[in-house]
Amino acid sequence: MASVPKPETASARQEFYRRLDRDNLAPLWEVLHDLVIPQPKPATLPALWKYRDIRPYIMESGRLISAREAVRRVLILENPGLRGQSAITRSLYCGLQLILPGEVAPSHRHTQSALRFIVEGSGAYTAVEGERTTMHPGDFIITPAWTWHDHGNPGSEPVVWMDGLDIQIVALFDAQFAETYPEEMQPVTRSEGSSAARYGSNLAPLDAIAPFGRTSPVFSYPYARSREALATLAKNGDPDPCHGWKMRFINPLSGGHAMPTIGAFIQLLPAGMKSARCRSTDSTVYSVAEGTGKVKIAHAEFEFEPRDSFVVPSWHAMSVEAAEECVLFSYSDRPAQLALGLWRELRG
Ligand code: 1HN
Repeated sequence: MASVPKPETASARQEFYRRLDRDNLAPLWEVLHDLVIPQPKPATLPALWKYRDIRPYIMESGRLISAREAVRRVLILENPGLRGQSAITRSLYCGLQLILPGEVAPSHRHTQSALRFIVEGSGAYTAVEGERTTMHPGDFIITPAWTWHDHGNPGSEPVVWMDGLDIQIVALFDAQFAETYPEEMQPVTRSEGSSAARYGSNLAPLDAIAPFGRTSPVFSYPYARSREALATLAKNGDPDPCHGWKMRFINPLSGGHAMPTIGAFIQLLPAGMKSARCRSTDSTVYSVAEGTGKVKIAHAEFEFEPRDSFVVPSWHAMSVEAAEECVLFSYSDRPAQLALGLWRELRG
């Protein structure tokens, strides 16, 4: 901060600033200390949403508006430090979407990328560019940027999933585009499992052009397979002291993160594990797939159980005490930060 000036200097400066202001100018030296800070000081707050408490609201929304009318019937998880911004972190959006039996959420496309993590119920589908995939709890599903997508529930139970989108990243660059499909549902042009066969079976077509650009061509990562991988890892070697057994979802064509802007992860912590504190610059959103425990986020502490959601802000030390064996899904803007050379982690 600048030293305290003499009164005549101070008033001369204020008068100078008023003239600058009229010409859309501002003195850097008055704000420099807020622009360049020694470490992140996010407005984002640690928070946890107990599914037990918010499920009644989700089901109530199902009685008040149809998926068709809403286009997407979602309750946004708004970070308490960022209210009114439709944001769970400064860069990412999170919501819980409900689709009831018999409903359709109409087809559209946009430049924002979306991920789905299925929280409750089975039998709904999401369709991406002519292919449907059926949802089951724990599945991780991608809607790549600028792909036609719609959802439907031909099953018999309500289905709820977490939506993660890079809304605030795309807004930062003023690069938002969107279109509505001329019909409610896009035609199905490929059978279910087609993209998994072509790209998700340790095989790729010889002329493997990336159909979704930098986003994985595998758009559904079933929980059964991720869970089995975690179980096998846990039988072979020690857990990482910070993360347990933690894996990232990949784009098999590149080996990189499954999406260019959002990284998605799944981790297993054995029963009784008390993880070491760890912090990173990517504020991270979690959905509890299995197990109960306690998460410490800087000075905040929350108990969690399956289907709860919580958020860890940038550079907040996080640790977990797993009362039972826990499986946590998470997502963050890590690939974007890595691409820009910004990502940092500090263990311990
Ligand atoms: C969207 O298209 C979906 O397709 C979900 O399910 C949530 C939030 C903001 C903007 C677009 C979906 C969304 C969204």
